[in-house]
Amino acid sequence: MRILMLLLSSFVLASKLMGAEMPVEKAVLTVPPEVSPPIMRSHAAKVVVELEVIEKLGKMADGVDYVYWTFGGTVPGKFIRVREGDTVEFYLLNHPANKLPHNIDLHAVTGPGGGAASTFTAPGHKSKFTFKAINPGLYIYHCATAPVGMHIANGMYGLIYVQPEKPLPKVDREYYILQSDFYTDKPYGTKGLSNFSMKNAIDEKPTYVVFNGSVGSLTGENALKAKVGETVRLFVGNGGPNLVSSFHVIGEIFDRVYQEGGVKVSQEQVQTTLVPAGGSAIVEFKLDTNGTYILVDHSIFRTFNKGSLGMLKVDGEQNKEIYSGKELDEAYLGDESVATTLKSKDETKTSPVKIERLDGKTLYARNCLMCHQGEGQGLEGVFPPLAKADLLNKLANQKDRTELISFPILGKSGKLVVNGKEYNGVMTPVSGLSDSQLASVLTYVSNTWGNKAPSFTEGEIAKARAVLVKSKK
Ligand code: HEC
Ligand SMILES: [Cu+2]
Repeated sequence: MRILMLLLSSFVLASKLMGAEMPVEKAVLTVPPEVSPPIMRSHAAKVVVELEVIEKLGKMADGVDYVYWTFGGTVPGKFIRVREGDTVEFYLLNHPANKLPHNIDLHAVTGPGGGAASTFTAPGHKSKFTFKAINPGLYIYHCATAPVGMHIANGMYGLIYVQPEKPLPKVDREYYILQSDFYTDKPYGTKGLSNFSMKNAIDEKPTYVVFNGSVGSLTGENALKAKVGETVRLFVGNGGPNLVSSFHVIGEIFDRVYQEGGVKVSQEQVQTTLVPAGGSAIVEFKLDTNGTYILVDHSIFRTFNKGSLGMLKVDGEQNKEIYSGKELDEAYLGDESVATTLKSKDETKTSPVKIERLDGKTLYARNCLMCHQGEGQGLEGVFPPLAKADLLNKLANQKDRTELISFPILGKSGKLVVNGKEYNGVMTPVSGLSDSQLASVLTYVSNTWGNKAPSFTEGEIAKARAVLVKSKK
C-alpha cells in the first residue's frame, strides 16, 4: 500500500539534456523497513534525489527519548534506489529548524569525499551535486561533518542501492534492515532523555545496539512479514559507528549471500554473515515452514541486552517434513554411574544410588536463573523480578492460572509492569519441561522470596497446556 502510494507520487517526465533525450525521474525513497521498488527500465536515466536532514526527538526504547539526526526523518535514512549508469542529481536539504550543518558521503559515489564537500549545507539551505552511478551494489551513505563520529552516532546513515544493469532475480519480498550502535550518558533503559556520550563512543562501549534505529523496531507489531513458500531478500546495512555485525537469522539459512553488498553471489548456504561498519550485505532465503524467525547480531549479549533483535513472522502451513516441532517429551534418567560421581564419596557410600526427581529449586536454577537471577531479583530494565513480584503473585493467585503457565510454555514478549517498573523484553519459551516439572518450578517461584500462592499440580499444567496449544492453532 505504502509502496503503491509512493509509486503514484513519483513522476516521470522527459527533458532534453544537451541535445540528447534523457528521461528524468524522481527517485522513489522509502522508509525502513520498506525497500524502493525495483527499477523496470532497461536504459539509463537522470534521477533526482531529494533528501532532507531533520534533527528530531525519537524513541530509542520504551520510555527512552533521544535526539536523532536523520536523513529523511527516520533512522536509518530513507532507502534510495537508482540504476547502474544513471546520472543522479542529488539535493541535500537542511531543515531550517535544525541546529547544525550537515553533508552526505555516499559510498556509491566515485569522486572525492563521496559528495561530502559538495553537499556541506547550513540549516535552512540546500545543496546540489551530480554523480554518475557507475558501480552497482548496495552502499552505505552517511554524514561526514565534523565531528564525523558524532554525526554518524546520532543516526546519520542509510542505504543506497545501485541496481545492476542486469537486475537480481525477482523475489517475493524485499526488506531494509540496518544495524547501528548508540552511546548514551545513561544506562540502558533509563527513562527520560538520554544524551550522546562522546566518552562512551570513543571507548566503543555502546549502550544500545539496534536494528532500524531503536529497540523493538522490528518486533511484535513491527515484525517483518512473509508467507511460507516465498523468497525474501534482505538489504542489510551497518551504520556503525563502531561495531561490526555478525548477522544471523535464527532458524534460517541464507540460500545466497552477496557478501559486502557486491553484485556477485559470493557464497551459498550461509548461517551468519559479517557486515562491516560502513558496509552492507544482501541475503536471500526461501521460507519452507511457518513460525517466527529471530534476526540477531550473533555477538549475542548485544542482542539480548542492548536491543539488536528483530523478528520475521512467517504465516502459512507447517512443513512437518522439514521441521516436526517437538516430538518427544519424557523422563530421561541418564547414566546412573555418572550421577553418582556428582555426589560426595560419603553420600554414595551411605545411600544407595537413587534418581531423585528434580525439585523446584533445581529446576529454577537450570531454567530460569540465568535471566531472573539467583534470588529472583531480576535485572533492572531487562529481566523482571520474580521475588515479591506483584504480577507473579496476582497471576498465581487467580482461579484460572493459564496466563502464568503460558509464559514458560509459549514465551512472553511485549510490555509489562512489575512492581511499578516497565519491562519490554523477550522471554523465550522454556523448552524440555514436563508437566510435573513445570508444576514444580512454578510452585517454587510462587512460594519463595516472599511470594505465596497455592501449589501447581501436574493436572493443572496439562489442562492449561491443552488450552494453549488449541488457542495457538
Ligand atoms: C531468556 C531469559 C528468561 C528465562 C530463561 C526465563 N525468563 Fe521469565 N521473563 C523473561 C523476560 C524478559 C520477561 C519479561 C517479558 C516481557 O517483557 O514481556 C519474563 C517474564 C516472566 C514472568 C512475568 C513477569 C514477572 O516478573 O512476574 C514470569 C512469572 C516469569 N518470567 C517466569 C519465568 C520462569 C518460571 C522461568 C523458568 C521456568 C523463566 N521465567 C525463564 C526472561 C526469561
Ligand atoms: Cu550531520
